Amino acid sequence: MPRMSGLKIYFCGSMRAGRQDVDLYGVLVQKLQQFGEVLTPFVADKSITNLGSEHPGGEKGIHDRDVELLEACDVVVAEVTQPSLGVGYELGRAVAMNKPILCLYRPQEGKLLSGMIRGMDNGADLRAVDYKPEEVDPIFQSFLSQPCVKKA
Ligand code: 6IA
Repeated sequence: MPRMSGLKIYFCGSMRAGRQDVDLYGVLVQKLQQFGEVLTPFVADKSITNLGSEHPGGEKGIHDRDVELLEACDVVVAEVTQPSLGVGYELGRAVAMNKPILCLYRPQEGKLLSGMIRGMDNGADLRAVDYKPEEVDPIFQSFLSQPCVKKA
């Protein structure tokens, strides 16, 4: 797979909303690192639990640093299966910043993805796609190689 050096990727995943998918976040972050730099590797850090995600700068430190990283990124990739207020907030801010966004959702019986995330999909630079983890490589390949995503 060709490495697109210099692409800054902001990866979002649930932290305080529940860490049940942290292993999957690790797999996704590792794959994304083949395309560029993941600015948020802490999302996939297994040692950070939902109740143990303190930051020396407090909650404001978390918020302000993440918004700075969001501003610095070229693209946002979010695993949205486990609903998270923080991820939803990041996605709203990222849309307002005109960042290209790829949301990944694993369909589950008895559950539906938020209409605000599903309805964000415009078929181009804002996508919300159903996927299976074993099928994610071509999804990354096709989304991250679009002209709107490539680093300016
Ligand atoms: O509402 P949630 O906590 O589930 O929100 C998760 C999202 O918010 C993730 O995509 C992160 O980017 C961001 N986030 C939440 N908590 C933190 C955090 N805690 N640090 C950075 N981003 C966070 C401090 C961890 C520290 C020990 C490195």
